Amino acid sequence: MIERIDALRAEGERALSGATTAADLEAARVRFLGRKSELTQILRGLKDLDPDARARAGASANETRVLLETLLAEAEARVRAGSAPEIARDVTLPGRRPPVGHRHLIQSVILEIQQIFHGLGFSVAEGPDVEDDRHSFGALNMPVGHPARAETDTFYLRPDVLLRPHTSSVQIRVMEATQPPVRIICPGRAYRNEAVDATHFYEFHQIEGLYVDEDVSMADLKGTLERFFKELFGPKTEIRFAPSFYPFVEPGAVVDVRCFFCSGKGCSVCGPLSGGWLEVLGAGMVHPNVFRAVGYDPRRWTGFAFGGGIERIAMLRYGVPDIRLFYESDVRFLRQF
Ligand code: FA5
Repeated sequence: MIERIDALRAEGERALSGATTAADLEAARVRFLGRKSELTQILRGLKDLDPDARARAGASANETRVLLETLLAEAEARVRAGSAPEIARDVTLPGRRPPVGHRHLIQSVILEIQQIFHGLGFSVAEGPDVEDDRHSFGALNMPVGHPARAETDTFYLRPDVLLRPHTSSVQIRVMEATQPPVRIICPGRAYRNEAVDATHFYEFHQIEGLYVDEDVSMADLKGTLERFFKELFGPKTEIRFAPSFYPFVEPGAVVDVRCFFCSGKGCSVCGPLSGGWLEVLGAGMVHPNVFRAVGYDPRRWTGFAFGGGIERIAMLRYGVPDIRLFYESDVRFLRQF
């Protein structure tokens, strides 16, 4: 019987490894492993043998069955792989395009702004989002206890460590690290504990500008910003300067852009009481105390600075009626830009 089992094993191995089609395989399976196959009959008849012969024949027959089952599985996989390409590789089918993301609108607007200021001779500076008291307030002429600190409801991480409430901190970092003349812009995030509405969010982007040289005047500031807004929004853009107070500039101003949504009637974007103007920027001539704080001689150096909200600029540029849309990550909104 052992010889017969050996012979079946050799025949089965040959048949299975030589099979090239599903039909060959099925025939080999039925012949060597099927319910009526000789091997199955031998296995069934083991119980009638005497114990000694049963042990030897049983071991050999079971080994053969396991081997042939393994070969069958391998042969099935081989035949499947061999026949699959005809079905799967239809070169005439159009390819499946993987989804591709793109720049967020805020980043595109930042790049656009950078390009305009690059043309005006400004380079880009960066500073940390997590700041200390000196760079956010102290060196900006807001010593401890100054009432202007309360105007921005700041997120504190520790008493001296905070999320910067404006990008003006980068002015200080740049002036500490370089000597005049300075001509930089700094785009970046700012954080304030704000009541959220159509134009206010607790996390937003600002673009800071700083120009320090001899004989810089308010006329340079106005000319630069007018040029910037006309480049960004088109030559018909209307802007206005209104006096305002920021401790780090003197004189200070807010810059408003005529609201594109309501053309001056007042709406949810510019506010019903705004008269149709949307505040986008704070600006002014750098305060002598700021120069002193960074070791610049205020008798020699003069400069202007400005800080604007990028979301508000993007809202006007692209007709976005609510700042919250930028942060909801809804691709139906984002993929429009
Ligand atoms: C400042 O942050 C000053 N650092 C700007 C400045 C720089 C003035 C240099 C003078 C010289 P203000 O708090 O007004 O100023 O904010 C500036 C701009 O940031 C606003 O005009 C507005 O466009 C934007 N902004 C302020 N708060 C928010 C907010 N919660 N959500 C969206 N944009 C905001």
